[in-house]
Amino acid sequence: MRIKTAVAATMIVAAGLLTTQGVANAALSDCNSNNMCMWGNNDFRWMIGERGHGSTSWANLSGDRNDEMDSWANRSATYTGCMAEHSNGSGDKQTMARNSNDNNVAPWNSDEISSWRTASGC
Ligand SMILES: [Ca+2]
Ligand SMILES: [Ca+2]
Repeated sequence: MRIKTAVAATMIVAAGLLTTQGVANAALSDCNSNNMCMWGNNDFRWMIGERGHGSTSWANLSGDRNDEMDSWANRSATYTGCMAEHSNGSGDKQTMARNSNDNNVAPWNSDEISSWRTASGC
């Protein structure tokens, strides 16, 4: 009896891992080619912004999307983006390198982003 219980528990854990991974992959693919995206949670969950690449103008985040970024993706092969701690590109900055993403930014970079642009880097 004990062995059967252990096997069943292992299968439930394995199924949970597969489900979590599937959701994460689907969320990253929500960011379209040539766009840059930010999510409010780790693993590309809860998208809080998506912009086309090549814009040097700062876009500010407001409401419940402000100070929430925990993961991001840059799907541009051409432009480097930038995210900033305060509005209009001021404060601490995080670079979004070309063709890259981060599913879990460092704790000191979490939940602080208030503006971003999709060209010219930081
Ligand atoms: Ca967050
Ligand atoms: Ca902020």
